[in-house]
Amino acid sequence: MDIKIIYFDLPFWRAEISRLPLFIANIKFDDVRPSDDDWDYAKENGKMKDGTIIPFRELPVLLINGESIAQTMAIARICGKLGGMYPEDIIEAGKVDQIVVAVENINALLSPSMKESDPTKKKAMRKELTSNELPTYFGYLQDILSANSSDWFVGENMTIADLAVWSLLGWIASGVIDDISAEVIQPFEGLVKLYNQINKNPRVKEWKIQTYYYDKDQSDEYADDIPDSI
Ligand SMILES: N[C@@H](CCC(=O)N[C@@H](CS)C(=O)NCC(=O)O)C(=O)O
Repeated sequence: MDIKIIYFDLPFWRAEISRLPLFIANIKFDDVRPSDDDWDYAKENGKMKDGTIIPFRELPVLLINGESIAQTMAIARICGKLGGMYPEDIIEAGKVDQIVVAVENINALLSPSMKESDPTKKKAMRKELTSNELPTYFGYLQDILSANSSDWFVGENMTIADLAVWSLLGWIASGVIDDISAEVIQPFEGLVKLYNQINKNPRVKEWKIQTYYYDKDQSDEYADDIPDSI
């Protein structure tokens, strides 16, 4: 199978939930990280310079056996299935999907403050996020996690649901979002435990060494600051 995952040179959850299942399962794929110039071209033309279609002019995009697939969830399902990190059972699969979509919702909660240019308004939005919105969502996630009998969100093994939450928490804990830090995660012991446990996975560690720390002085805005434990 010929597989390319196209995403920016960042360890953002939208890409990590698809890159990691392939890497963990030793499935070869092309980890394409377009330059700004390449991305400007794709945004304007709806395709990369090599002709790869970018259907919604957003990333990630998966190119699999010559077919372009867009949208984080669609790509993650395929890569999760290939890597054995997405359940066959439809109910279990739905339980995985609800977590990934919750991560998407948390991402959407954070987005407006990213776009806010007035520093006072931005600070107020971040205060609301840390005191209300994020703890509320983290509480829901933790309740689901602790209702399962294993260390994972669904079933007995790590799935893309765990990876999505892990990657989102790493982004928040990196401190790259001004006025939001790991402190907002700390009260949620179950989520902290999940985060720390995934960081101890030998293949995850290997992936981080290969992709998080290799370009310290270049484009990467936050990878170096993602903590190994909270
Ligand atoms: N609905 C899309 C959203 C993807 C998205 O928001 N991608 C952002 C990066 S995280 C993007 O491509 N931004 C660059 C741009 O729009 O120019 C998905 O689920 O994948």
